[in-house]
Amino acid sequence: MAEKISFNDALGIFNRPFFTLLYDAHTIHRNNFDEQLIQISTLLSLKTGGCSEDCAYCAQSAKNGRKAPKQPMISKDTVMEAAQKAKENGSSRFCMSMSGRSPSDEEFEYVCDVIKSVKSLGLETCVTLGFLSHDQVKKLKEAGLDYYNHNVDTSADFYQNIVTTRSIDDRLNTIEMVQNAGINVCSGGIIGMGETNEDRVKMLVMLANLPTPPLSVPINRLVKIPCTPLENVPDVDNFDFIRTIALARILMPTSYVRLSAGRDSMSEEMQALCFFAGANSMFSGDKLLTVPNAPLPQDITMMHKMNLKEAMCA
Ligand code: DTB
Repeated sequence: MAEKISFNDALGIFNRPFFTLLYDAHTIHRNNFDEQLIQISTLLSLKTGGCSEDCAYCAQSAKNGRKAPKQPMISKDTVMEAAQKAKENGSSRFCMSMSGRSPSDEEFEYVCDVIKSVKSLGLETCVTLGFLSHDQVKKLKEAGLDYYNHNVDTSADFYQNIVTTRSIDDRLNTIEMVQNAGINVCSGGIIGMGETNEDRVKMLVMLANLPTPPLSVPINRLVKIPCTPLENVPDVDNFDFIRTIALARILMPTSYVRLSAGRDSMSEEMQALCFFAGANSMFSGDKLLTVPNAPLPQDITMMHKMNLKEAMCA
């Protein structure tokens, strides 16, 4: 893997003249990927809301003022139907989320069973379940899980402004445990929570300097959820967002950089610049977890205009 990168070097890359940065990022992108291929994932919330964590960005925290859209665990039939539809619509990966700090034994058994069934459809699987025990990590591997999503969200310095119910080290420990078990990690963050460009650079340096950088790096643009502490935070500048994508591509040349939440409020041209800067993955489907995603017909049209094609599973 690449050598460790210092914060100062990474900040220097982030601040390169915009077109130089884009050119450099795109060159690295083309050296490592077919730049016409986009990996597509579909997201499904298995259990929604009522979460004991206090993430300031999240619709699902019971601690945020909002009456979270609470939804108990959905049935396996409903999951399988959604997975089948995702596959038909071109997704290669099906990502499932469960609200909460960590899964109960019963919830965990259910998720393992669902992972096996979704895999049998020929889809890759990803789950995000919060903190895990060693035993649970082992069982996820046995169930055939491909990816575990566990975002670092932001820089270590800014972390406590966003979440106080856990530390970034807790997150890094889970990531290490998951990687040691041979499961790929999906870990990225959210841009536009009031953090500085330096925080964005620090977050990416932290991910790039992990013993194994995450194979999947979601970069979300904050979706401002009413009644959360971040509902009125100023918008992130589009150029700074694109620079963040470009830096992710340069620091993690062989990872999939996912243009994640917030895409539905981005123009096609903005998304085009993100893809040019090195994003090569996105979520497809009408909904993310609680908020709308860019509609599928619109995505199909957009991809067609840019001659982009969906990447198939290996
Ligand atoms: C990630 O980085 N983004 C996804 C996924 N990982 C789990 C979640 C996006 C959620 C957007 C807000 C919502 O739907 O509530």
